[in-house]
Amino acid sequence: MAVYLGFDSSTQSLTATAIDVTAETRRVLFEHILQYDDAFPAYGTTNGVWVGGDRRVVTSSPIMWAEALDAMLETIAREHPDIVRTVHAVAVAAQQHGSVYVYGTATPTFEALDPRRPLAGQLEGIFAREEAPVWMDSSTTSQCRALTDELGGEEAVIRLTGSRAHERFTGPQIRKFAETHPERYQRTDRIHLVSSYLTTLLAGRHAPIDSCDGAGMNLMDIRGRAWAPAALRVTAPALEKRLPPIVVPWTVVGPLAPYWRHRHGFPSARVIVGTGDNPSSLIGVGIVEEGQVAISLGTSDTVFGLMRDAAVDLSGTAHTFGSPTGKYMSLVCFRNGSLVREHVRDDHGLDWPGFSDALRNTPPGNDGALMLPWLDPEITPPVSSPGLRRRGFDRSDLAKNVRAVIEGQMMAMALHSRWTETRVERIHATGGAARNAEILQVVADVFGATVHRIGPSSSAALGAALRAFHADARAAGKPVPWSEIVSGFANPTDSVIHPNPRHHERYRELMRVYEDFERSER
Ligand code: ADP
Ligand code: XUL
Repeated sequence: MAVYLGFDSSTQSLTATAIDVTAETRRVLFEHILQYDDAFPAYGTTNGVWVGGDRRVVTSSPIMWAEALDAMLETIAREHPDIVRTVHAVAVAAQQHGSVYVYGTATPTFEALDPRRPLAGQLEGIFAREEAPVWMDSSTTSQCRALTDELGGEEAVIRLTGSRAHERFTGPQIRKFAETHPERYQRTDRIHLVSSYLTTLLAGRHAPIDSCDGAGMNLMDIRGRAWAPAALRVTAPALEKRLPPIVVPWTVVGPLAPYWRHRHGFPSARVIVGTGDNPSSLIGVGIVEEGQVAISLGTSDTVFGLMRDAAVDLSGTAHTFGSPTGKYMSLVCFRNGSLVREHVRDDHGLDWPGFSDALRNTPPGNDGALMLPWLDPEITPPVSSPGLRRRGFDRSDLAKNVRAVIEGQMMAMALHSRWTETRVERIHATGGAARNAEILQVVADVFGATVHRIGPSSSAALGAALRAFHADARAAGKPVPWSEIVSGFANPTDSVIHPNPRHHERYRELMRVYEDFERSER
């Protein structure tokens, strides 16, 4: 057996996926999920986060993420003792952009974790910020403006870093911290992404940042894949010495720290550099070549695909990140994903089957009823005054609300991912809501493309396990091509959803109306 373990520390949960790879076998051995709110109620998170009074400040707990990792490895060791002994390598995927700030005392703490005591308690006192800002935070508009001016305007920022300055990106968040808490910033020794922080815990030493997740910071030169000195200079004083180095995505950080070996019985497996959940999902859904697109319907909704070159979207909508294969990926992110779907579901006292019934029993196009699904401040398009906007119906009409939220989301996805000018014929769908065939039918009809459902595994955690396999083989001097890495794992299940041409035509007309509605309400 050659077992690889991947983790996905997402907004609401931690998932672990184990795969077995031999010449004959390729299979997922198990998947475990821990929901933060349920498993760790003491932290008082809702959907994995703390939301501030004006809904713009959104944070979470780095100690809770560590406690979840400890609990996960304990569960895996208890339930699969034989498998655990054969783990060759591990890798982390995590929600992107979020940042963890630690003092200098963190370094000896990470290096000497005591296997007789739980992890979380040993981390008390090392954080310069107890609350880590996460990707849902939208409180740094003034920092984004200032950074953009100082770097020579929006186009200059996009060309340099691959994205315009975004509120949730790490650079603007760091600048805000340095401005509002200069003394704590001065004492901050290292700033990690969520992915490099969790990898640090696994390796027992400061881990680097990979060039995929590093691209989500407004601090990295997207073509050079190195820190951009101009961006660091305008963000915060002496920032470079506080950031881990940037490395290629197949870098081996070191062996699993003695803590995991002695506390839970893991072997001395290789720890691979971590990455963002979206880059990891790109691998998890099997996209290792250009021309295919994936949609992830999770807490955030994202549309992403692989690109050979570092093309950038000068309109400022899409991001250019690195891809784990060493190329690039484009990504458009929507803040109002699963949580607004749940809001509409709960507002009408439905469960998911009831929600699906409502979709099935309403006509595509919803008789012209439209909803802009901006329950919270939106990323794409940028909307800072939240609130659902309805046209042609009101809150009391259950069925129309259900269809309107899904059609609004999917039309927004199609509209804002047009910049790559790729004709989308086939979409890989992943994320929690990809379980829902009625939602995927709307995706197929709006895009006019077949939708291939990926499952049942979490694509981000599976992608992490596959990255571990790839980097381990390379480190052992027996590199395996990416097409072979994903083969047999990341193939879409047999569930393919076909678009209805008549419905697609209806959506093409409606999208023009939706675009005007969106423009008038921003
Ligand atoms: P994360 O962004 O935290 O990784 P997931 O991709 O795991 O999120 O998705 C979790 C979400 O999936 C839940 O918040 C829930 O709204 C959604 N979900 C689960 N089952 C269904 C379903 N049958 N239909 C629609 N949405 C669903
Ligand atoms: C991507 C983004 C989100 C998070 C969610 O830019 O902000 O998709 O990665 O986990």
